[in-house]
Amino acid sequence: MADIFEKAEQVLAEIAAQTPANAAELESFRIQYLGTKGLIKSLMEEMRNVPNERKRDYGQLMNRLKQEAEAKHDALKEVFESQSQGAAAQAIDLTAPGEPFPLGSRHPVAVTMNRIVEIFTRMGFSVVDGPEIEDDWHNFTAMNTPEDHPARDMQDTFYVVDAPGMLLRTHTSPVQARVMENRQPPIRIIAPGRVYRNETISTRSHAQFHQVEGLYVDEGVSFADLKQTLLYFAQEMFGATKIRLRPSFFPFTEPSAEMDIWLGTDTEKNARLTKGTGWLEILGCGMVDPQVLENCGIDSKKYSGFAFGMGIERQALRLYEIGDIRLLFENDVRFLRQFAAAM
Ligand code: 2NL
Repeated sequence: MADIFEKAEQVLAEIAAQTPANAAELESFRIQYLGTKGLIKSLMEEMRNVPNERKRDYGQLMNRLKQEAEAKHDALKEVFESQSQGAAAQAIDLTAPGEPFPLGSRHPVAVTMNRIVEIFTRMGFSVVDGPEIEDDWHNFTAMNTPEDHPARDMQDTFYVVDAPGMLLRTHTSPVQARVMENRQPPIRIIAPGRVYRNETISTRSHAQFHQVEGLYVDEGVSFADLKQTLLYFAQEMFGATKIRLRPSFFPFTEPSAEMDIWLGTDTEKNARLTKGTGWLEILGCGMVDPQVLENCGIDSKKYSGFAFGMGIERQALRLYEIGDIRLLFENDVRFLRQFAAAM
């Protein structure tokens, strides 16, 4: 009978010596000693073999065992729980400084377009827009480019298969045609936007680009008005001191001209840009062809007007000295981030 007392004393010493180091080890400890199939339970079951006069002593020994194991378990449980709460608190460190928020920037094409638009709005032009999917009439026919006109080859575009006569606009002129159809002069508008060409010949050419067109129609609008307006624009946009108008051709204007700005050849950059001439081509312009006015419901005997158009990508490339137009369409943030200050 001494054995069973000895065994119980041994377990008591064992419990005192145990040092569970974490919640998992503590759980093993609990199962080993306090579990329903644990050591203490099996020692309790020995009670029936203890002689009556020693049952009381054995019972007290069992209580000590149970209390010792439970006290150890409960104390360590509290320690491990507060430790894991501490770890959770550390995972969200409320005193840590915030993550920096990356600033976006406008696309160089948007910056360039906005600058152009801003200069013309200062002169009293208002901004208009319209559909990118246009009909043949507004994009071509009203603009004096009937179906058999050779200019259509140069402005080949994408057609909507399921909607005959519908196409992606090749310029923003149709936006201005719609304004003329809907109201009478004075009309002073600027039409910025995305335009399309079917140019699948080369990877360097682009099917999509941006354009700004302008239109001024009123009584007595002359070529002198065109020249002064565009000179002011060249001064504001490029800091140019003079412009040059060279005769050209567009189906929708007569006479037509290309406008160059004077950059000179003083700097290496200007000499390179102007191919040694000092002059740089910027835009196309002209007096609105009377037939175009009539096509849009405006009396060409009473009114006259001038119009102009320019591609944005070309100006953006020059403004930011970008070497390849494809960079403007790839939207690689490593490239675009450079313009974060150009907002
Ligand atoms: C260019 C030249 C031009 C126009 C666009 C226009 C619009 C109407 C009537 C007459 Cl509603 N003309 N637009 C006129 C001359 C030139 O664009 O090189 N664009 C990229």
